Amino acid sequence: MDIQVNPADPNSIPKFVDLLKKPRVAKPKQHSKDPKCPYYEFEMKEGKHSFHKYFPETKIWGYNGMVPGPTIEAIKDKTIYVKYTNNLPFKHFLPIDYTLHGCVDSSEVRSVVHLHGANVDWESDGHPEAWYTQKYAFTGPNFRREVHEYTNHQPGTTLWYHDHTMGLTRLNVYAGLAGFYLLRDSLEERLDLPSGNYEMPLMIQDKSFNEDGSLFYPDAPPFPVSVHPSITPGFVGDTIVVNGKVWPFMKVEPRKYRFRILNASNRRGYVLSLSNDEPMFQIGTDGGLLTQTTEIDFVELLPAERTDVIIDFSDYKGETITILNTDTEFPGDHTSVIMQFRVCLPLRGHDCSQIPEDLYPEMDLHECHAHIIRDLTLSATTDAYGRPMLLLDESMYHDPATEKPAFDSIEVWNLINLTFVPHPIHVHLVQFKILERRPFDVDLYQNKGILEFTGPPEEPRDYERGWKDTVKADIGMVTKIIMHWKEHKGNYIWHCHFLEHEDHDMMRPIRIINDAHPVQLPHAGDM
Ligand SMILES: [Cu+2]
Repeated sequence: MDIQVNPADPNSIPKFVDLLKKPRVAKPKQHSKDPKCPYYEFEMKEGKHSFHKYFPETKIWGYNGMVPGPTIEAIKDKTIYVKYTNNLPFKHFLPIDYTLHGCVDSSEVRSVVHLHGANVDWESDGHPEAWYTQKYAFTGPNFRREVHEYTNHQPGTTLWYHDHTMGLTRLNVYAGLAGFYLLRDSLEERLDLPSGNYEMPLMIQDKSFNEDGSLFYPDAPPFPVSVHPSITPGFVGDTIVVNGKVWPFMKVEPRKYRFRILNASNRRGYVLSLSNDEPMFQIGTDGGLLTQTTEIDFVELLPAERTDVIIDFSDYKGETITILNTDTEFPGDHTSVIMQFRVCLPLRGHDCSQIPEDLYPEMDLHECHAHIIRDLTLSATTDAYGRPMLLLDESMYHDPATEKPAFDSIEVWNLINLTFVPHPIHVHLVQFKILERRPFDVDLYQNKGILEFTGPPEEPRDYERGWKDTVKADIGMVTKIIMHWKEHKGNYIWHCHFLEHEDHDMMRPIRIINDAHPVQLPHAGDM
């Protein structure tokens, strides 16, 4: 076959020629101290990976050298231990910006692994300053332990583990350091959801490639800056990669399948729908199953958001269905398609799986029980080099902690977005509920500090009514979320999950402290 493929030119890349791969499930070893608990050892290392049938193999960094990393399967309330050793090269193959927090005078290749969405003690959370280099020769100020303890005290859901190193997260994740962590819950078994071969995690990322098939990542923004290499306001790729393959396809039977979809991109959001105009049946969000199945025509996922959906192919025997992306922030001819399903496999036995109406017991948090309400801004400024920089609460990462929830308190956070882009705000340790979004007068707030709403509150969208750990803080909106700090004390963080924003100070510490509940205070937004 005479195919001229230039990996740098998406026009030349044939779509749907690679079979979708299901990431391999990791096998535990026995823990020497506690033989009853599964123990995993992952090695972060350089590997070779084939992103596309017609690309040469190229360098990646992966857990056990794989992209995505091996899937960890854990069971609710059963503790597991994971040690992630850093055997990465000493020199990074992507452009480090040495002016960023954490990168000045530090060893070049640092790493630390965060289990995203997990209820975990802070020393195992993968704090950005808990980084370490090869053989733990150098460690960050918050490094405490080599082996992470995951107790899995939370409802079953789709979590993911990924790099979270101070100032390097965008590069390490882009290089390949991300994998799934599926937490299984016995309450799910009675639901007869599609399982086994009929359950598939989908990690969606956008990448760009150089002509030789290597990963492209820019070393400067598209405007002049005095720093080189320099961080950019956000990297978006020109190809779509699912489970490590560019625009793959999956052969399916005419029956129901469960897909756990994760946006693991640096900066790109997606609005996903099916080309046959059929709905998807959403059963879960970031934090676990919904109380009831919801039929959705599309779902928006910003970086780090997950959705758990059932797609029914039973009426589409012999047909081809594409997952479309209709997001308009970075429109592109090629990034408007994600992957393809070919309903070409014969049905192997009767499809006994269900799309249950009721899924999981209702658990809710009510604003009237909140102990404290915080007004927290998302704002734009410039850094010491004159580059645009985005901040939370008008503060840099290293400014003293201001979000210090009392243990066992319920808090409401008003995320007041004063910038011109949305931001996916991720809070470590907790799962929260979205209460509402409400438009407000941005100019009045910026000039006089007065929060005046300009319209009625909007309900959360139909695909985001469950437990969330990442929320879209919309432009010109106050996004109101509620959470209960009831599991651990210690040093955590909250941040924007656009990785270029996070690496450039759009991240703040959280300290959960032992104090008694603070007195509930009124605030301007309630007036
Ligand atoms: Cu952001």
